[in-house]
Amino acid sequence: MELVKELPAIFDEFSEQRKKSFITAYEFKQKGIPMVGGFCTYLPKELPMAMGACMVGLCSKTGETIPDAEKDLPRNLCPLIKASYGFAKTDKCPFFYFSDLIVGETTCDGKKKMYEMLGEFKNVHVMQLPQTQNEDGVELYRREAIRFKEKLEEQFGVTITDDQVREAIKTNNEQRRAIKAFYELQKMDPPPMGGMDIHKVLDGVQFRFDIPAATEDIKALTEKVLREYDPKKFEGRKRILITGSPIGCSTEKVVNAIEQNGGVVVCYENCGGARSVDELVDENDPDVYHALAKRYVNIPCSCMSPNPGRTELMGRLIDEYKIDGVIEVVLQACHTFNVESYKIKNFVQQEKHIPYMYMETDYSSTDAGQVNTRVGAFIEML
Ligand code: BJ8
Repeated sequence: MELVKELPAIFDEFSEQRKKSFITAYEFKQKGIPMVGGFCTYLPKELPMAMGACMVGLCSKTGETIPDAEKDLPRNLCPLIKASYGFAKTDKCPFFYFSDLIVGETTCDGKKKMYEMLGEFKNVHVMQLPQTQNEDGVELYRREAIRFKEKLEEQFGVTITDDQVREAIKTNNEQRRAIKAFYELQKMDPPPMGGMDIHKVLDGVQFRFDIPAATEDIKALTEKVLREYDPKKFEGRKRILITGSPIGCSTEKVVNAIEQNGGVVVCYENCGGARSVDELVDENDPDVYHALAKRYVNIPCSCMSPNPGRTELMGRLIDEYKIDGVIEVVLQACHTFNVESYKIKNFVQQEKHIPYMYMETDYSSTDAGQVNTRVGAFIEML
């Protein structure tokens, strides 16, 4: 990636990465490099990487194939689940087509049941995840990580050694540190970037298969943003934290509404942001599977019960990023985040004493006007 370009062009280049990576994925397939597709932040990507496989994200972020999915799935299901199933069914996403193995995980009920259906026409392995973050949960995750490793070994005829896993842990930790350092630039007041700039980079980097090269690009981009910092660009804007479900293509709709109405998104507490990279895997734990289990089980997703880590993380982010207001965006029919929003609202308003707004949306743009009006009114009263 050419970092001599202007910053907006570099941000766009990251966001175009997904499309570009279709060609890279094809080239990898031609060379016989295995491809493993996954959906969730709980998936230990270090394991496919340890055997030299290419790991791709299959969470579908546009609504294009939802009508096809609705022929098999209920209409009142989360759009992320419908879109993911739709892309697999229609083979419209090259990553589904190229994936030698698709890995699901038992997080929310809708996804669990969708994987059963997906397994009827794709090669699917499902990790049975714990629902609690205690020692039993860690032990279950550890066993499931080993079962996943054994599935990879069996399917691809390889042996995955602990040293290979350790190496993959280090490589991924290095990238997590770089991503964190990048988005932590938003702690500056005023922040150097807009919410879509951060989103383009965080989303695009997931489609860079050469992890060390992508990490170096992020580090260079961080330095460039710092060098070219213009405090006037977002001066006087209200600092907003977005939390809730992963919102895919709705990000633009929501971020634009915020930034056209006097706000600026400085932080994402969701799986496109802090939730997925906040913690590192312990590189010194002699048991690599225990190290993976400890880190992954701790991810504060609403599918965990209870889920105390989410308010702990959010409290820290609210303080560090000097947040003026929290906007929780929940995808339609995402019951876990929907129910948990009660706790989040109380935490934000009563413990952190800042305004909170809840909105439900889907992958369509039909509610863009309504989102804009509600967000405008919220920011005005901050
Ligand atoms: S770790 S947030 S990526 S489960 S599919 S829960 S939106 S109803 S995606 Fe997720 Fe892993 Fe958690 Fe992150 Fe709701 Fe839809 Fe379920 Fe969803």
